[in-house]
Amino acid sequence: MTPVALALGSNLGDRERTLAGALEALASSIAGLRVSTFHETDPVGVGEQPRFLNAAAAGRTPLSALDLLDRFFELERQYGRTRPHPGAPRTLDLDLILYGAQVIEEPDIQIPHLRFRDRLFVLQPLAEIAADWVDPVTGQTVGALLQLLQPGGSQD
Ligand code: PH2
Ligand code: MG
Ligand code: MG
Repeated sequence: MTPVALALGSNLGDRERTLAGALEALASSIAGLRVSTFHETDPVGVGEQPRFLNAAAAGRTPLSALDLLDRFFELERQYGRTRPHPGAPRTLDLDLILYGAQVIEEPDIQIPHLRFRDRLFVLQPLAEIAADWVDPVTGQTVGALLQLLQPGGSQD
C-alpha cells in the first residue's frame, strides 16, 4: 500500500454532487480516504470560466501510480468529461499530486504533480488533510509550501 494524495476539481454541472460521487467511487481504490472541505475558487490560468469547486483527498492505495491514473481517467469519462481543448471547463478533474515519496518523470506521468506548489486551489485543501506530507522534490511539507505561496494567511 502506498500513501497517495489527489486533487479534485469541477466547474461544470452539479459540482458538489460530482465531487461527492467521485470520492465515493474512489473508496474502492484508496483505503482510509481522508477528504478536505470543498473550496469555491476562481479559475486560474484558463480565462473566463465558471468558478470551480476544489477539494483534496488522501489515503493508501494498492494500485501502481499508472493504474490509479487510469482509474482517474475512467472516472472523469464516467462523469462526462470531454477535452475539446486544453484547459476547457470540466465536469471532473482528478489529479494525482503525490504518490508516496516517489518522483516519477515520464511522458505519461509526472509525480509530484508539476504545478501543485504554485496552486492555492490545491495546497489549501491538501493542507487540511496532509500538512505534514513532505514533497520529495523540494523537501518542504505541504504546510510549508502553502505558507510560501500565501505568507499572509487564509484568504481564498
Ligand atoms: N484547474 C486547472 C486550471 N485552473 N483553477 C481553479 N480554480 N481550480 C482548478 O481545479 C483549476 C484551475 C487545470 O486543471
Ligand atoms: Mg488539473
Ligand atoms: Mg487533470
